[in-house]
Amino acid sequence: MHKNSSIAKHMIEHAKKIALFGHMSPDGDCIGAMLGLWRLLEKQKKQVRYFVPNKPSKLFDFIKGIKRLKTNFDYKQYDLLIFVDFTGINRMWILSQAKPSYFNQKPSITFDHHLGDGLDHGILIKDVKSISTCEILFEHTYKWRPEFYDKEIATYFYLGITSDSGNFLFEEDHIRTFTNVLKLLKLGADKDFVVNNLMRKRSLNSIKFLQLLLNRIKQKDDLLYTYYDEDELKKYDIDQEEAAYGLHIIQNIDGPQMVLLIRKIGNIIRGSLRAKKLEGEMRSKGKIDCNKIAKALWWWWHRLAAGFGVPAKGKFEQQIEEIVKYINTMVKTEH
Ligand SMILES: [Mn+2]
Repeated sequence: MHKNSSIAKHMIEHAKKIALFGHMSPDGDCIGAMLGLWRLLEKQKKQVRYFVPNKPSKLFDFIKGIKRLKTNFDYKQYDLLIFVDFTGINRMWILSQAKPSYFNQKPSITFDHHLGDGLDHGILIKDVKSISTCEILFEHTYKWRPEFYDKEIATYFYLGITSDSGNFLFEEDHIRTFTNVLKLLKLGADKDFVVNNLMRKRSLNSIKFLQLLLNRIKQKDDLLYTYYDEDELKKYDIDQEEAAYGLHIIQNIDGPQMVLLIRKIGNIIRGSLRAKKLEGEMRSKGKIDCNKIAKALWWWWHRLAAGFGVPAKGKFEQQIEEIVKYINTMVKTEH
């Protein structure tokens, strides 16, 4: 067993009170990881509390146990802190800004699959080749304690893998992902429940909002993009995660190699960038590195998917054009 894995197992089994943390705007992978761990730890009679910086999207209301995730951290005495699906405290800044010193003093374990450096303390179980944190958690915890596994835990981890792989559209290591998923299904993971609730079901309002985003689509060089202003969400009574459905849809449009969803949230312009996997000849020329682009623009993550934020200034539409131009220039100079 990997050294960090046995250390993590030891730390978890010896802790009585554990605080679990997810990232800003928790997604299916983050939520699945937290709640899967919840069931596993509960079976080991641990006292566990769950914290996320902001409320999960309504999209996840169907998940049993979602109400356990609290947004106000209590700063109580915990033996162990566990972070899932993020590395670096900045992705949960709303929680940490109050007392960052608290987090630096506690024993901690991080399970993650994002690019970037970890906390300067604690145990890091990170695998950037994995499609999802739930996959990493499954691989480790199933080796540690297979006897605790049940249908519910398997469904939580299946949900995370489904979510981050876009229902198996984006995974790269097919053998690994499908091997894990097959094990989860054999353990009782409810695929129909996840597919129906997470992948298929949409509110009429979110489809109407999609219409708005589609009406605004523009293409510049290899980049297809659309945008919205936060205020527009209120009219449709949907949240940012529901609005992100537009990104999934425009990703399927044939032609451009990158898609971008831009939104103005308060004083920040945020962007979600996705690059297509290139095939054949295009592939040999190298891939577009979203992470590099997002880093230059201020942020994170995977090679084919990334997010960024820049301070808003001037006219929204004009700033969008500048960002698009900037990204296109970066891609051109890379190849
Ligand atoms: Mn993830």
